[in-house]
Amino acid sequence: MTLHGRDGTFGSLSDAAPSGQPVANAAVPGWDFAPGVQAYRSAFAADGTVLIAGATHKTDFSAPTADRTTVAAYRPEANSFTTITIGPVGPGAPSVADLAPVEGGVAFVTRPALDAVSDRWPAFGLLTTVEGQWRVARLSGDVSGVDFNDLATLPRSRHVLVALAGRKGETNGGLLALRLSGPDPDGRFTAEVTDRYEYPKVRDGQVAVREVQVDPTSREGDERFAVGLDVDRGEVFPHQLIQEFRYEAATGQITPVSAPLISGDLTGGRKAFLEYTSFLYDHAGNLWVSRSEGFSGGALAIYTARQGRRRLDSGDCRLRPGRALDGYRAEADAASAWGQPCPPDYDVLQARHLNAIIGLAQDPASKDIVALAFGGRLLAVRAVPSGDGLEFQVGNPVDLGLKLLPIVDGTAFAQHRLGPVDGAHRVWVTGMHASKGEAGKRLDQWMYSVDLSDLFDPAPVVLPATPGRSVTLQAERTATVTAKVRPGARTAEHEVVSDVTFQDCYAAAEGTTCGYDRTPGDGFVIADESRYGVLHGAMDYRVEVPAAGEYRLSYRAATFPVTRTARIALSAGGRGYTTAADTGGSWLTVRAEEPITLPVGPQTLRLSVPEGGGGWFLNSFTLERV
Ligand SMILES: [Ca+2]
Ligand SMILES: [Ca+2]
Ligand SMILES: [Ca+2]
Repeated sequence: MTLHGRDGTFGSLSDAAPSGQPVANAAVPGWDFAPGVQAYRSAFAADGTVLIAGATHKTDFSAPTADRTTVAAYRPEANSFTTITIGPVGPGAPSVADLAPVEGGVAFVTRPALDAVSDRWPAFGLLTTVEGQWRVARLSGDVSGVDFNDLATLPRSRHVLVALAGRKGETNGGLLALRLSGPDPDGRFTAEVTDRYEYPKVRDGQVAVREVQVDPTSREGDERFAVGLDVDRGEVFPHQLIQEFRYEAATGQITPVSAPLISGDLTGGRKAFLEYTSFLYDHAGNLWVSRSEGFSGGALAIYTARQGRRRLDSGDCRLRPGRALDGYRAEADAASAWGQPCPPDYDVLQARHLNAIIGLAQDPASKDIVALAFGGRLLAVRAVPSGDGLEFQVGNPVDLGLKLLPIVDGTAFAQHRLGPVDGAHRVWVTGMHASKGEAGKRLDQWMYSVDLSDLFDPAPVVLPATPGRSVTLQAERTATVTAKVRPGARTAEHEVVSDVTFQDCYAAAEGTTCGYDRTPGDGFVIADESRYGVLHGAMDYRVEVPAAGEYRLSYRAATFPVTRTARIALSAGGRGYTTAADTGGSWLTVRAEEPITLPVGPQTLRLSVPEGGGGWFLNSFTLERV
C-alpha cells in the first residue's frame, strides 16, 4: 500500500498498515488542496492521470465551505500534481460531485450547496488535455441542474447518465441521459439531453438517486444500468434500494425494467429490512449489492448473469405492467418498507462482520471485486465461474489506518471514497479530511493505492536473524483465502462462507480491548462465522527465515470467560507446538512454553485448532529471535 500526499503529512502510517500490509509513502511535490476543499471521488483519465474531485467540507451539500471548484490531476508515474479550476473564484462555489471517463476526456458534474447561488459555474462539463495541460473544454448545449449527484458512461453508445438527487422538500430525484459529441475543429464539444426520468411520489418519503452503475455486458440498443435510491424518511439513515433500467440510444429513452428492490432480509431486531447500499455490475454482468443497517454491514449479495439470463427484469424482481411504483411493498414481522424483495443467488457472509460497504470496484485485469467499508476498511472477493455457478475466495481485509494520520480529533472529520483499480492491481482510495465547524479551512488530503494481489497471496514476512529482535504477524494477513459455498439460510440461494472469518478490532474500552496492542491502529482479528471465535480449521502464514534458529512465540488472543480449553496449535519446520490460550474474557498476550525451531529459507507456519481447543479470537502473533 502506498500513501500519496504532501510531504510530512503521513503521521505514523509509514511502515505497515494495522492489518499488516507494508506501507510506502509517496511525497508529491506541489500536492495541495485549496482552503475549504477536500478530496472526494476519483477517476482515471485515458493517459493514467488520477483525477480527484474537489468537494466542499460538507459532502451533504448543506453549506459551501470553499471559494473555488477544483479537480486535482495526479500523475502517479511522474509523481506530479496540478489543480484544474472550474469557473470563477468566489463565494458559493459548488462541489465537483463526480467524474467519469468519456470520449475525448473526463466528464464532471458539480453540485452547489442548498443555500448557494451558483449559476456562475457549469453544472456539467468536460476536462481535456491540450499539449499535456488539463483544462475545461468549451461546451455548447444547455445542461443545467442543482442536484447532480453521480455520473456514469454507458458502455455501447457512450451516452452519459447523470443521477439526480432532487431538491430537499421540493422535487424527487431522477436521471438525465446526455449525448456528447465533439470536439469540432475549434475544440468545442456539444452536450444534448436525450431523456429525463423523474421518480414519482412514494408515501415513504422523498426519493433521491444517489448512484448510477452501468452493466458493461449491455447490448447495443438495450443498455442496462442500475440506480441506488435514498428515501428520506426523516430519520438519520435513509431507506435504500436499487432499481434496474434500460436505455435505448437510438430513441434516447430511459425505461425502468425492475421493481424498486431490496433483498427482503430482516435486521437482527426483525423490525426493519436491511438496506441495499452500494452496487456494481462486474465484467460478466453479475450484479453485486451490499446490505447495511446504519453503519453496520450485512452480507454482500450477488445476482448472477448465467448464460445471458438476467435476474432483475424477470420473476419476482421485475416491474409489473400497470402497477404504480409506490405499489411495491415489503412486509414481514414488524417490518414494512417500500420495495420488492428480490432474493439474490449468493451472499458473501464475510461482509456481515465489517462496517457497511460504501463503494465497490473491479480490478480490470484479475476481475477481483474490492469493497470499501465505513471507517476505511477494504475487503476483496474473487468469484470464478464453476459449472453452472461461481466459486469464491475472500482476500485479506485492509485497515487503511485512518487514525494514524494527522487528523485533529473533535474539529475534523475524515473518511474515504473508493476510486478505480488500475492495470497493476492497485485500487485507488481517497483519504478525505474535513473541518466540522469552520469554512475555508486548509486541511491535508491523501490518496491511497493498495495492491489487491497481495490480499489473495500475501508476500512472506521476513523474520529477524538478530537475537532479541521480533516481528509481529497480523492474524488477518493469512495465505488461507479459500471459501465454501453452501445452501443459503436466509433469502439468498447460496451462502459463501470463508474458511477464515475476519472481524474489526477496535480500541473501545481503554486498555482492555483488541486495539490496545503494540501495533498502531486497529486492524482485524480472525474469528469464525459463528461469532464464537475460531472453532476449527487451519490458516497459513508465509515467512522467510534468514538463518536457521529458534524463536519465542506469543499470541495476542482472547477467549470468552466460559471458555476453559482453548488451545492454538502451530506447525512449522516439521514439528507441532500447542499453546493453552484461555484469557478469561480479556485481550492478553499468551506465550508458548518452548521456543520454535525454524530452518533457513521460505517456510509456511500453520495455525490450527487442536481437537476440542476452539473458541479463540486471534489479533496477531509474534516471533522473537532467541
Ligand atoms: Ca459514478
Ligand atoms: Ca493497535
Ligand atoms: Ca490484527
